[in-house]
Amino acid sequence: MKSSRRWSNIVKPVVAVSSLVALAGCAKDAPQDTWQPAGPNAKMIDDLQRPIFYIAGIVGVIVFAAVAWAVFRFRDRGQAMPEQTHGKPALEITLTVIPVLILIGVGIPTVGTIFDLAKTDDTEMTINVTGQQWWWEYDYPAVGDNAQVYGISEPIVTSGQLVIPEDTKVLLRVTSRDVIHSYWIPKLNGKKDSVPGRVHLLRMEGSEPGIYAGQCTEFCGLSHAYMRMEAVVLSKADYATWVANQLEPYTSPSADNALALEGEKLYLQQCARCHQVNGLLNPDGTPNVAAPDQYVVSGAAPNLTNLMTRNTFAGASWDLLTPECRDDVWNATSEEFGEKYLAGVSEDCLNQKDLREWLRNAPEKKPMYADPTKLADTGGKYRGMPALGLTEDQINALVAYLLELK
Ligand code: HEC
Ligand SMILES: [Cu+2]
Repeated sequence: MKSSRRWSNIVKPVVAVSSLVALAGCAKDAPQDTWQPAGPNAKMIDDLQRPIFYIAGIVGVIVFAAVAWAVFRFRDRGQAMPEQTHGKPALEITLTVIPVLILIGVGIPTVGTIFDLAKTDDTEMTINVTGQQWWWEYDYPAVGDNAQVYGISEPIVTSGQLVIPEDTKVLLRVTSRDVIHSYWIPKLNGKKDSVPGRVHLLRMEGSEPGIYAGQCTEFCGLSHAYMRMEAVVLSKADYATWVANQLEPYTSPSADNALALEGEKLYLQQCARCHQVNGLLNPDGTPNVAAPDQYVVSGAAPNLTNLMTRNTFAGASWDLLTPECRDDVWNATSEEFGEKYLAGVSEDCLNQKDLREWLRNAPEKKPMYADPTKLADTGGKYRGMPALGLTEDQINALVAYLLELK
């Protein structure tokens, strides 16, 4: 009995230390690692957190060692009560001055970094970022440098993936349509709360083409865990291609794609009241305009105009690409990345499984109500995407149609 306890005393710390080492190893290619900055803003934060981490670590080790020493050195061996004293000015002053000096040493660079990060007068383009339960909308306004330098001659509205040009200081204007969310792409910058009725500014910049993952970091209700986002950094040339593609006028599926044409009809009946597809016409030839404000609590639904040019959906929580095709994009070198990302989602690469499950019953995949019978509480408006009771034939046609949105 005694020896087995002694063994567990040795084994436990060994297990604890080796799991820590193993965890540290995992972090090597963790997609949301603040210790691996991929842009100047995140680098500024990293340059600050490293010295502070080491200082705090050294202080921590000294404190633990002092406590351990006191515990063993003065443990009860039946010795007489020591002499009772009160006050020791020299020690007290020393132990006040040292922490004050450390805090000043930490405080000066911290305040400097906060001010540097808050600078937004040097930004080169603007994107509006709006959070709602439980996805992010990106709207690229066709004004100023957006239009003149980056060719955004019409507003572009997307969701899930923020797309920005490399080495460009992008001003994000962050807000919310319902509750407080928080925008965070750890490899590119710190967090910024998205608050209804307010616009918070956040400067984003990526130094290398690639995809950078993030997630909403302010608890925002039932599906908070499914509110993710990705920032895509493209070379300037690839960015121009991306913009031009987003602005290309809509064309209906060609006559030889009967299934997709049927899907377009179904889309107009079932989906177009919530989702905008720019350029889509009603059967009477008038432009179709979605009215999500009448059907959805947050007042918005993702714009699907170029759905297949992004490779995630529903709050970036599921991939539009199959795992192999996704790996191909995520693991691409920064030279190859742009071409692979711009290829979008082809029929062969489409993750049919998750998209079909979504169309079959979205709230089952991503819970929208704690109690779905409470629709009356929201005045008949849906929270998120409803289950539409589609048949498998209808889903086939809709998937064929969605594949055309690129
Ligand atoms: C009542 C409004 C409403 C209707 C009708 C509706 N949707 Fe949705 N849909 C939403 C909302 C809201 C979301 C965002 C849900 C989320 O990510 O949490 C969404 C998300 C999606 C997405 C993911 C888009 C992205 O970029 O993340 C797709 C694809 C989609 N819907 C397709 C459809 C199709 C196809 C139909 C018709 C069969 C349809 N929806 C009908 C409200 C609606
Ligand atoms: Cu959120």
